Amino acid sequence: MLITRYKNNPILTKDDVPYPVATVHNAAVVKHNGKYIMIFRSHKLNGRSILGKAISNDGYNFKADAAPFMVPATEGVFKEYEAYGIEDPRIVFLDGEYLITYSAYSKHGVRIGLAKTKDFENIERFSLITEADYRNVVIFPEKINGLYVRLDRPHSEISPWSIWISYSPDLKYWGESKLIMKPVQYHWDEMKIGPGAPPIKTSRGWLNIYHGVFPTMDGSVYRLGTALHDLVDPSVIIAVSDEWILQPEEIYEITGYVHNVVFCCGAVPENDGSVKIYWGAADKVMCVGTAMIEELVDHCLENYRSAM
Ligand code: BMA
Repeated sequence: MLITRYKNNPILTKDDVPYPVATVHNAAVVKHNGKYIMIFRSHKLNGRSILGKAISNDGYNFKADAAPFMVPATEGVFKEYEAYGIEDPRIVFLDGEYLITYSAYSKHGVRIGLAKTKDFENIERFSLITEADYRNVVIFPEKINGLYVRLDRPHSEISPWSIWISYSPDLKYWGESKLIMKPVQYHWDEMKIGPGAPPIKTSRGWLNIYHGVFPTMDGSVYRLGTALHDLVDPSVIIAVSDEWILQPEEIYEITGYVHNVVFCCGAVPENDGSVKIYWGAADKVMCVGTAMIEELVDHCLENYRSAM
């Protein structure tokens, strides 16, 4: 098995949150000053989402803050575009600060907001970095060829939702966008795919943990897979693993707020070559598992399908 589920999953649920929420899921996790910081999504009891924060010494036992970390903006340009809630954060550390990308929902659709923080106390909303409709924006943790790079997932009416790449000189203006990876028909990810955790640098390429969706008579199933991107030109995909690396199997993944979902927004590489992979289970609780990074890369290279 590539991913070993932590024995005490789920690691964070609504019962651990001191304010009223219906769910705790789809969280970003980073290491900051030796502690693990989790920024998680919660549905409020009106069905709209906010972001909370929890802290841990070991990456497994988290304690949630007394109050939410980010709620929809009440002023400025963000107010209009976050009115229906903020969801599914991803975080990278770059140039001395943490960049948080999140989905901003409103009557105009879903856009991606970029906020910055140095300490997870003071947050500055920087810019809305897409128009509608985009979700799942992950920024690479370093500039490549002098530019910031992101993977993103625009919605489309005529093509299955796919992974694109875009570049920016300043994090504000993005362009040179290019489609790089598509779902494969009658494959576990045939309906849509989207970036999951921010890419992890390895000697053999950038490891991209993504999610794929398969439609069934009983609704959609969300699973996780991997792709490997060229280190110098990440628009080049070296391989996409033919098999998923994680699927809903445990009871808390099969039933919840939305059944049959494992959804990843964050992974923390460790010095011993392992990675802690975090996933929201059934859109209701947070889970973690561990894998060896080189084994994930081997798995991707051993048996792969085409990127398109
Ligand atoms: C997607 C998003 C995710 C969610 C998933 C499964 O479209 O809404 O936030 O985890 O569906 O419900």
